Amino acid sequence: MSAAPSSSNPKQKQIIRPYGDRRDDGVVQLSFTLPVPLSEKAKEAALQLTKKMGFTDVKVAAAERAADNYTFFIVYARTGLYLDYSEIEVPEVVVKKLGMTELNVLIRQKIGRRLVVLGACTGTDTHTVGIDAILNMKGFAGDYGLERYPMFEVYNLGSQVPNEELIRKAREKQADAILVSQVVTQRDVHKDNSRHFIEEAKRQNVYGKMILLLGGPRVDHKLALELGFDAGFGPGTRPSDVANYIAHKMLQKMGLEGETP
Ligand code: B12
Repeated sequence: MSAAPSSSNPKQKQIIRPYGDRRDDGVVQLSFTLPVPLSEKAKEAALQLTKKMGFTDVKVAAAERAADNYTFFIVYARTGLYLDYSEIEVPEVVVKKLGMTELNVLIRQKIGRRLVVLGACTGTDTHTVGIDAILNMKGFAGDYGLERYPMFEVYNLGSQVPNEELIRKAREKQADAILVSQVVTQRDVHKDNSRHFIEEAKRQNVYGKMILLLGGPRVDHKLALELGFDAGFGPGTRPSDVANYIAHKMLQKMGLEGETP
């Protein structure tokens, strides 16, 4: 951590605005659906609503029937708002990245055994593609999944796994890490289910002992930390990010490596 900036060296402001046609013009593209059939009246409603949101120079670029009595709009509009980017602070998972071979060597040499990982899509959620992308042999976007790593022992329990069962199985297998996937976010069900998972992890006495990871399309590191997980992984996560995070976190827990955020 570097020292706080002195008054002779104030933090440099970095003012940013949306960029549409040219830099700093404040032009944004919005999309939304209104519960009315497609018509000129519907387009005018979309325009007026966008103005009510505080935007100016509003243009309805596209309007399409989404379903019976529903219209989907794409609107261009201008905002006068801006912010100072230098003021933004957000926790990020910083992953020390080693290739698959080097990471396996590191685990073998420093930990001396395979790392046991259990993962599932929990609660009522049936979306397994995300957790499969991380765990399955084939992996995601040309990046091999954890099953392909000789130094990981992987159990993928699939979909709709109750939190109690996932944690119980993790205890049985003496897991080092539990991976929870949450894709459905309607009515914040992913947050409710994640909170329940953490309560259950505490009840079954694995909280703080096993590495707990949360992932999904509406998950980020900040949310995962707030919910009580060690880290959160969102869209575009590669299996190697997760493999590296787990291995380095293990080394850190064993006092063999410095703190990872
Ligand atoms: C495929 C799909 C399905 C398939 C799922 C098949 C399967 N075996 O998974 C089927 C047809 C079964 C399905 C069903 C439903 N679906 Co669906 N589905 C999708 C779809 C099209 C793609 C999802 C996907 O596979 N993404 C690809 C993966 C790779 O991305 P990902 O999940 O984000 O995973 C990445 C990261 O997030 C991360 N990650 C994910 N999990 C984890 C976990 C850990 C630990 C880590 C480290 C990382 C990590 O790593 C992955 C790789 O980078 C999306 C729409 C879309 N285009 O996204 C809708 C979508 C997710 N479904 C939706 C809905 C509503 C449903 C249903 C409720 C529909 C219904 N009314 O029946 C049901 C769900 C029933 C239930 N109980 O869950 C909504 C969810 C809306 C919301 N806000 O919650 C979406 C967004 C569609 C929409 N726009 O309405 N669905």
